[in-house]
Amino acid sequence: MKGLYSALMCSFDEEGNVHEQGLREIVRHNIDASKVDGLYVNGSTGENFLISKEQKKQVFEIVKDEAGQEVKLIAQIGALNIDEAIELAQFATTLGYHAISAVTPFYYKFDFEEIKDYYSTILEQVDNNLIIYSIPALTGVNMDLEQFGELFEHEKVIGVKFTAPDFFLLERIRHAFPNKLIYSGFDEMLLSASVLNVDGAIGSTFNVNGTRARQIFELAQSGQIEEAREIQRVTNDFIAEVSDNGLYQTIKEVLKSKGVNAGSCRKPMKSLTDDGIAKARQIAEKYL
Ligand code: MN9
Repeated sequence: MKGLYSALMCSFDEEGNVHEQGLREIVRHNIDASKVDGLYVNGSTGENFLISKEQKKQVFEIVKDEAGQEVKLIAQIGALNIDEAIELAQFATTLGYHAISAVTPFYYKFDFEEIKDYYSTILEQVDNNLIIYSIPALTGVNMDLEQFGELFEHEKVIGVKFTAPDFFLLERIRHAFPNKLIYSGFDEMLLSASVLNVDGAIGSTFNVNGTRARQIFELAQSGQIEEAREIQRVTNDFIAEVSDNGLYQTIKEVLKSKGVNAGSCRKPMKSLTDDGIAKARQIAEKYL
């Protein structure tokens, strides 16, 4: 399960329906051009929190059908409605997803006991392993080393997608849990996380910038830090321009410039203006 995973984008039509052919093309582009080791499906980048349970199932099915056994598949099933989370986890497991992942429950400021109970309740009913999805900036849920340790005590909790700039905590977790999988979640911090010996990374920009991510990861692993730093710098120039223009919208437009029908984003995400589209095309030409 180690390696680089795209936080998979999803293609939607103008009405907000899943665009099946577009989604298949995004999967193909990730496997054939970005050459990632796996796909992280229905995460933040897949606009998971903006779509219905039925749409989530549709996405799991289409991606599995297109990817087959070519790459590893992780299903993000976290939802505030725990019954939905369990149903999605069972659904993805039956389809053959290699692991499930669930974002820490958010919005109601749950205490740690409640968070722990959320994960154990899901795992009681699902025959699969789970990767915690920790993204404090979006969820407001901050866990410390001890709390990660308590979650890791469950044998089916095999790792964490660590999307936070706290490198002190990341180093402590790495040191304390050498056998758990740690995936770096911020693409702009991939080199720093790789130096701390993470097992892999999951990122939105890998949908289009996967080969640079691989260079950073592999150069860091072989101790070629200066070379890795240069590629991280170019990557960060790219990420800065993409973020400035609208992260997901711009990645979709970049995909379109490669002939991939990446569709639109779901409301309330806005569409790019004509200037934004032109800027996205410039970014694609400059970096990819
Ligand atoms: O899953 C992504 N997180 C979100 C990871 O989109 C919330 C990252 O890949 C970021 O999009 C990326 C840009 O900040 O690092």
